[in-house]
Amino acid sequence: MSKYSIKRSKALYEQARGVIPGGVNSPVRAFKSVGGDPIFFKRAAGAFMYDEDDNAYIDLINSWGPMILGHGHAAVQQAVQAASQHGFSFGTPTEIEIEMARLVVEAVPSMDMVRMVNSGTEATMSAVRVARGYTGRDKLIKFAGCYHGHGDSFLIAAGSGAMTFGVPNSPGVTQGTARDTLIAPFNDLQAVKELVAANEGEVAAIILEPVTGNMGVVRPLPGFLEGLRQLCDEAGIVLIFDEVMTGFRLAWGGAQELLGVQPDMTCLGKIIGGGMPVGAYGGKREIMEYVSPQGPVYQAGTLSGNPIAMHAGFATLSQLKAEPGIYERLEATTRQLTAGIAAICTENGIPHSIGQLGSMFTLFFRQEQVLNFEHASDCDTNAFATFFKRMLRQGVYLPPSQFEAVFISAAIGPNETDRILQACRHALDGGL
Ligand code: HOZ
Repeated sequence: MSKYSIKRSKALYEQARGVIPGGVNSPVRAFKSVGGDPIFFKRAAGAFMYDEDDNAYIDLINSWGPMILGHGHAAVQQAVQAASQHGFSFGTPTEIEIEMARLVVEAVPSMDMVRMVNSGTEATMSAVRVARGYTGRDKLIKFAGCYHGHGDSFLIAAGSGAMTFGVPNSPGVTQGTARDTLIAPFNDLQAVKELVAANEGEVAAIILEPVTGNMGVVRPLPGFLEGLRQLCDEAGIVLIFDEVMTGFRLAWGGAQELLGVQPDMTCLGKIIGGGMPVGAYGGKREIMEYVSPQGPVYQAGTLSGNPIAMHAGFATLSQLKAEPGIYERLEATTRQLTAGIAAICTENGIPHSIGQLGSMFTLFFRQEQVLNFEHASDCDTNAFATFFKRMLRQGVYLPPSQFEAVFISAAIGPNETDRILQACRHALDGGL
């Protein structure tokens, strides 16, 4: 076996740092919380990614979720190639946008109408603006450790990279914006009730990841989502589910289908672009009719509904719809991995707990179950960093932060599962 080297990645990182802040276009990629230099990749196929030094890795981030079918799926590749023959962007309406919108509202019954944008961040920012326009109220309730992209209102007690780098409240967010964002602990319905009561008639929306991925995978406790639904109904608040990660991943109809609670608005991204930059927000007709040009709430985008991105997303969704049992298979693979990893941790006396639902999971280095931001913050991040580096050396690419989720793709089969568990056994042998 040839010696593991990342010489070319190191050289590229050096160059990148001169012209790109921190050398990366999204902070978590820089490996700051796990140590070492980021790896630069040049290609991916199926379950694998290949770096600039020709090392192969089993991909456990799958572009942070979108590549649910694995890399370079034939149907998606064909759709993109065919669409690109006809032009890249028109800035006009196209038929594929209608087909895409129909497929999304068919899959997610709480959405009567949907607007395509270019990222999850745009989707959440726009959804909150619409909720404010619709209710005529300013305040927003979000949950500590939930991450909804980098819109100003959301960078208060934010998860994901903000949590990874210890800046959950970003400089640059005005005090006025911060004042309008109220924070509650995830899974604490009573705290939300108290916030709503203390701000009576002022709260426009409650936004949350129904199953979090951005402080690691944390499931809602029984009754939490149902309680929020009831509270929003009673207080005239718009309930927004950020399903950018969970939409079309946990089930065809997302977390809301799996958990049986319907929001007023839903934000989507990742999988609906099939690997292209796409986001979407939608919901009840009476709310979405507030969106310009039908209504007064402005939101626009030159590349929104881009034909190549729509074709990539449509092909991905069509594939998911056409493949019976795909979600069950994804979950079975995930459970096989989590059961194996938990057993290896136990054998080696490593304190751990696992958050998992469908094909998303996080191995937390904390013995007690993680239910909220405070618990997630209590994890042993040094142990995670060691685990991450050992797995990387053995060709398994994990998310480079304790506060993120593993995303399993359909391309990960029994061989890859065995290889991941074998790498895990080596990485955890004798403890961390
Ligand atoms: N914030 C993304 C995951 N929660 C990471 C995006 C990226 O670095 O590509």
